[in-house]
Amino acid sequence: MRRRIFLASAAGALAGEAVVRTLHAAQASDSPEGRGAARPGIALAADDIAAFPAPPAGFDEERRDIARGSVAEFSYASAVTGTQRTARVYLPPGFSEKQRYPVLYLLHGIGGNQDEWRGYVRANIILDNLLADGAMVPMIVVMPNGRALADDRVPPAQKMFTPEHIAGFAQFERDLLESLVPAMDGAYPTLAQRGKRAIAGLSMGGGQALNFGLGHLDAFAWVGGFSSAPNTRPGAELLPDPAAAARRLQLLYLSCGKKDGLIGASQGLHRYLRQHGVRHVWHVDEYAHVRESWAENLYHFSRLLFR
Ligand code: FER
Repeated sequence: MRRRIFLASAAGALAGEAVVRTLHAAQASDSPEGRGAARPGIALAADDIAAFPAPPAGFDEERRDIARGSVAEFSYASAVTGTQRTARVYLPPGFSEKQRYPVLYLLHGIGGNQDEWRGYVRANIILDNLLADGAMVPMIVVMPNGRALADDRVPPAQKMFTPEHIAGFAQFERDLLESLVPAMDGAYPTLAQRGKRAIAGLSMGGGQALNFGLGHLDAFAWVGGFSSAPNTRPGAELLPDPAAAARRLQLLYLSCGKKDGLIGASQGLHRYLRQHGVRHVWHVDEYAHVRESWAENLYHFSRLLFR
């Protein structure tokens, strides 16, 4: 069976269109079918099942009759790259400087940038709809560029999996903790404490969210990985003291599609957590590595945050 990884192009995300393309050129060295397919085949266990029913129809479609949040551009100085870097910031409808808000950091995939969650997954529409229904806590959502390189543009397909490009995603750990979070807390009325800070991401960003969130439970109490990529560290490395981590976590949320060739990373972590009695959400949906899974998981995850 052919399985491929599709990535949103930044141009498509910017245009608000779901432009997808394959990465065959970058993956040719692994196998004719691409990197995702070079992983062992998908084997599902009895507990690899959905934790939630599907969201209601239209959950990610614009509604005309509701108040909308806004998406601002935020520029911050990065101590890692030495450059000014750009993040998108979603502010909920009715946002007021006189209030303080919890914050979700939302990270994109290997072919995305700060516009992927908004343009490709329509995160702001999903959040507007949830807020209109009173189904989530109002929060600020930061969508950074998770590629901490001086040149953080989406590279051409043949450079997508180079060590330099992958390293940019790892280097974002310091950029996030030392530059972006303090800059956000300085510029916006955030609740600047671990219990009011969440991190989640899709694919490469899912691996980042798990690595950085679980690696810094002093900074984050709510952590989510959607379709997390093989950059996800093994459970024993992420949670060497599972009981201590479990006490600090407000929410650990893992999801993946049962047709996603990358599911092994999430299954491995889920099984480690189960074995060590660490409470978590494990949501396996029907999808491959596609935006529908990320849209639905943002919906499910956001409803649980900061409760
Ligand atoms: C890999 C396959 C996929 C990998 C990363 C990805 C780091 C990321 C995919 C995405 O973000 O969509 O082997 O290695």
